[in-house]
Amino acid sequence: MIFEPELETLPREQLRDLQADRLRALIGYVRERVPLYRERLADVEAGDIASIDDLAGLPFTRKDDLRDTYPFGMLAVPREELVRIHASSGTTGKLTVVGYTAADLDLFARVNARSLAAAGGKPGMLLHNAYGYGLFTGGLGLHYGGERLGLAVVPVSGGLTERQLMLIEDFRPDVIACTPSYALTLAQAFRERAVAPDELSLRYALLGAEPWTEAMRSEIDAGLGVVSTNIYGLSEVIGPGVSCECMEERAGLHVNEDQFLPEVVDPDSGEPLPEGEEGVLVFTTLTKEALPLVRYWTGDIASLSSLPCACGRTLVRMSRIKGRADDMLIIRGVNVYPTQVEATLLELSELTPNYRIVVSRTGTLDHAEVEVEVSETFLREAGTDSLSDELAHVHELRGRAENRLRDRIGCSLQVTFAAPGMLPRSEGGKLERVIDRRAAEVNA
Ligand code: DLL
Repeated sequence: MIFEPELETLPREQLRDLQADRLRALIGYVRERVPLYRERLADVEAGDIASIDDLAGLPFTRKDDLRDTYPFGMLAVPREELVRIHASSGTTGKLTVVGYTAADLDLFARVNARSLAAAGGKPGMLLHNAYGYGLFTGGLGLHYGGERLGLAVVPVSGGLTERQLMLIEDFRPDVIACTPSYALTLAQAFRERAVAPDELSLRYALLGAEPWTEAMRSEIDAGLGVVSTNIYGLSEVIGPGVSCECMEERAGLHVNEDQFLPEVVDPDSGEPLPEGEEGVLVFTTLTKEALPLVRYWTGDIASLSSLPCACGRTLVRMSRIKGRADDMLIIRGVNVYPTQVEATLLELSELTPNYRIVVSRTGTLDHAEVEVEVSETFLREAGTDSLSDELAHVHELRGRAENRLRDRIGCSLQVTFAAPGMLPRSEGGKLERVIDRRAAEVNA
């Protein structure tokens, strides 16, 4: 089902015209209302924008701009006009603060209703919403999106896994929304309690807020008995609902580009890249009132495709996020994203999606170790609980995993095994996959 067909299936030529009109209005709006843009866009007149291609000449907005004007310096409306504030915690401590007017919240609900509809949701269904409620945008974003589409929302939030299992069994929801790592935690918890996927009422899952892979999708779909789709977003742009896959193809996420204009640019030069090429995603918010952003540098790596889609939406699709430019590890000169490690590990049936990467540095050399849990079947068939490398089958599996990683990624990563249940699980939110000991070692 398509929630707003008049916009989601607009012929692309018309969409471009709409975007150009909105972009012109945006430039006038931010120049008038936001000191930072008044200064940066001093020589750009709204009338200079003939089409969205003219965006390419404008400067980027970065997370630091929001931090430097913390908390409210980039708002385009008086604080009194805000009706909601969210914030996301970055890696460096200070929060990134985002504000919404009533019209922004309406848009937030609409794009999440679009996403839920694309993912299989229909009016009358029950949504188990296990994204965190609070400053994080996930909980309230999907909450109001669900209500807008006409679903009954169970606002369970993240965590308290036992209670989540009980509510899923008792309330019998059709749809679940949570991070992919938490979906896996729930699937594993049901398996431990011998609840089979086909006994669960769940049919659809709307998963995002962190990078994940197709291999992880297969595990979750099988483990919960769902069709899962990928939803993307970031607080600065609005929260969840910037883009979402459709269940018809589940191949790329339709960007709500009538509202959030996407570009992909070269990570080093900032030059726009042609369709299909991978680079940094940049968004311009076209209609937001409280925190309009021109060319916001997300740091997320993806590509765009405007090929037609079976669902009928004309909205451009972005690829799965490969990772954040800041999460990219450079191991002996080779660029490595955690998602590449995940996809490779899951090619081996003896291994599970419970893994983490520990990076350290000796001198100037980065060293990465992949810790991964083996499957219960592997342990059972081995007939021992030991994961000692002296055991032939453990030694053989390690060799196979390390070779596979070297073939796929192009550099050597050391693999160590953990028994099922030994590595940290998502307890409701985003799961930290990379433990970076480098900074600590430099400071030590
Ligand atoms: O994570 C918003 C959200 C909530 C998205 C619920 C989807 C579902 P932030 O906390 O500001 O907002 O984090 C944004 O998370 O720049 C990406 O690096 C990452 N991210 C979000 N969705 C995906 C996804 C929310 N589907 C940052 N795949 C973004 C990969 C994602 N990474």
